Amino acid sequence: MWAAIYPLREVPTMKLYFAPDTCSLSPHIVLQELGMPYELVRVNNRTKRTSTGEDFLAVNPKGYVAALELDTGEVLTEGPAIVQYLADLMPEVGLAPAAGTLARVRLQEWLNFITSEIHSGSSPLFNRALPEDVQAIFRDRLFRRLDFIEVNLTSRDYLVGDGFTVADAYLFTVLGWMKGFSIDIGRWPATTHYMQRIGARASVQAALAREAETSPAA
Ligand SMILES: N[C@@H](CCC(=O)N[C@@H](CS)C(=O)NCC(=O)O)C(=O)O
Repeated sequence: MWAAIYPLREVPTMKLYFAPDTCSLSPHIVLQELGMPYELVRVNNRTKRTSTGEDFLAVNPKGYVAALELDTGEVLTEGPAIVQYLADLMPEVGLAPAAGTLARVRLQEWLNFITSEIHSGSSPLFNRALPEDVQAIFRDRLFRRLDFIEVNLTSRDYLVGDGFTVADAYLFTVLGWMKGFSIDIGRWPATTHYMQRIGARASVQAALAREAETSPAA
């Protein structure tokens, strides 16, 4: 009777638009951490079409992953917003401190740092058209940001509090790109251990495996 009056919150089935080796891995790890059902749709970032033949620009006019379609049909974009939305669906899992607390603002401080200083900060290194001396300027700047991360990870296992949060899912994702820029993360020992520790999580392994088995988009 009580269930009829107060039904348990229904777990929505969401659709995550992703591309392999990109920032969409971060919300994907979070979905795995939460143990929620979800559908994965692979996006071809070159053609802007999905593996199901959809025009991705109709889903996210900004044309980039990640995008999360809710069961209402609404689409959420911007990684830091998506992961916080997901964490708040199941606060008991503890992937983000409660909204309105200083700890939550600390989490947002990290998410903003990762998105602007590491994610966007490393974008020029993807640009093969940039001359080496210009790339060196961006690389140097990025190294100073990585030094800052190293100092923080020397005294703690996770970015915020005592446990894994959505900030760790995002940092793990963007630091995973460094090898592709010929940046040896071994130069930062605490960060190297952190990457090994986070990379060994079941959620990370499961997200990577699911992405690998998804067929390429057209
Ligand atoms: N501000 C966005 C940036 C997302 C982004 O950079 N996505 C990349 C992959 S990591 C992408 O899909 N790029 C394709 C494009 O811009 O055409 C966020 O934080 O979610």
